[in-house]
Amino acid sequence: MGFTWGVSTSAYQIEGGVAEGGRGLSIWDTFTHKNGLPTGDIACDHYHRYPEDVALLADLGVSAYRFSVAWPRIQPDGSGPANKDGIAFYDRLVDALLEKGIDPVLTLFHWDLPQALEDSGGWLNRDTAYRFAEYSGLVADALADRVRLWITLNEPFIHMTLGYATGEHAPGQALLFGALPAAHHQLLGHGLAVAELRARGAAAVAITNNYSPAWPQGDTEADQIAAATYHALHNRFFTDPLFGRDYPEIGLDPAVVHDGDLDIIAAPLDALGVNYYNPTGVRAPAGVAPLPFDLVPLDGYPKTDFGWPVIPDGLRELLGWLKQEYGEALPPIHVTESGCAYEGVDDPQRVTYLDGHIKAVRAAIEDGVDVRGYFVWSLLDNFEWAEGYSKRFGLVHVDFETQVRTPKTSYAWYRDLIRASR
Ligand code: IFM
Repeated sequence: MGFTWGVSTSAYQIEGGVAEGGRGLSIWDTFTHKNGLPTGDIACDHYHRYPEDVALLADLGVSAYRFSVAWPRIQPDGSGPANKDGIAFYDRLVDALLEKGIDPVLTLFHWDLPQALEDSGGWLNRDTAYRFAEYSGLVADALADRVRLWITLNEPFIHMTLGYATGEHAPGQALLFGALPAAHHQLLGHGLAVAELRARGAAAVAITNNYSPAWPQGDTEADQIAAATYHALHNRFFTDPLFGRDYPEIGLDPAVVHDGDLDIIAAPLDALGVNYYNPTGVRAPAGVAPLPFDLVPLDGYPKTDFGWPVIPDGLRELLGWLKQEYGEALPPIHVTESGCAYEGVDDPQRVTYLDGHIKAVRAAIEDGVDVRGYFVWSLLDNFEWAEGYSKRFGLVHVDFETQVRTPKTSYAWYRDLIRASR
């Protein structure tokens, strides 16, 4: 099989239709409405316009499309039998993709936890891992015959950090290192879900992590230690246990990890999803500080509209680190998100960004890393979480007043690249 060219989206960021088809409330509905923030109530209205979006995917020529299922569409209250209307939506989407020869790549959890589960503690509650496994089985009952790659979780580090440690994302808890149980319970849910997916004959199973090389910004030993600590938290904490190791020691209460949990989490995988945006600059904190590191800007690089530095070499470094660190245990990699926020339908900066990152993937492959796919984040401009609609990541511009979709310069560029590589 050749290299997979794809694009990625997620349910709450594009679907809208939040009160349709029997969907229950998610933590993002509650968080945005409660705080008077922009919401995903309508987003890209993909729930109604998915045929148009599938046509855009087909014209783009991607061989795979990564989307996520909204858990509250399947289990409006977070447990119990599958909601038929919820399943029917994804059933139609999957069939529409297959009709165009596009492989469905399905993420089961991209941060839209049913509110009912948050009311019982969310990912801080161990039971949520079991609820996630149950939900995964329901989705697989319906779609295992047609989905090519199953991704259990999207970026558990980001969900734990912004959702439970700093409170910038739903569910809005600011527990700092007290958030670590939310990491373990997500990973436990991942491992339990792998078993449910395997039992239903899933074609291939993966998890997607967000990775960021930690670059010390300072010459002192304390800066090196701070960077190593950040690396352990951001990168190793979510990868070591997948490949048979214990967690790095960064403050997780051992009582949270029950006997047998690490074996469940280390269930063999067919692929590892890697989301990369940029490295992180790290320094030792000055004086008494709540965290053992300070995150500092990386200067001297071009920046996206998000202020994120554009550093394609960081992706090559990261892929090389994964291979070197995990060796034979590492399954084939798919870069499941890579992209940037820029304004405008004519977006030469996005072309430069993607070109640089795709070259970095090629270089990593030449270095010997087994990378099988590259997915651009994102197909459409969409709801960018705490940033609302102000950051545009799409290959396709969306006018959020009219829902008119306009392919950007980068869409044509990616289409041509895919064609040329066939
Ligand atoms: O939009 C997000 C996505 O939901 C997860 N990965 C990073 C993207 C850009 O911030």
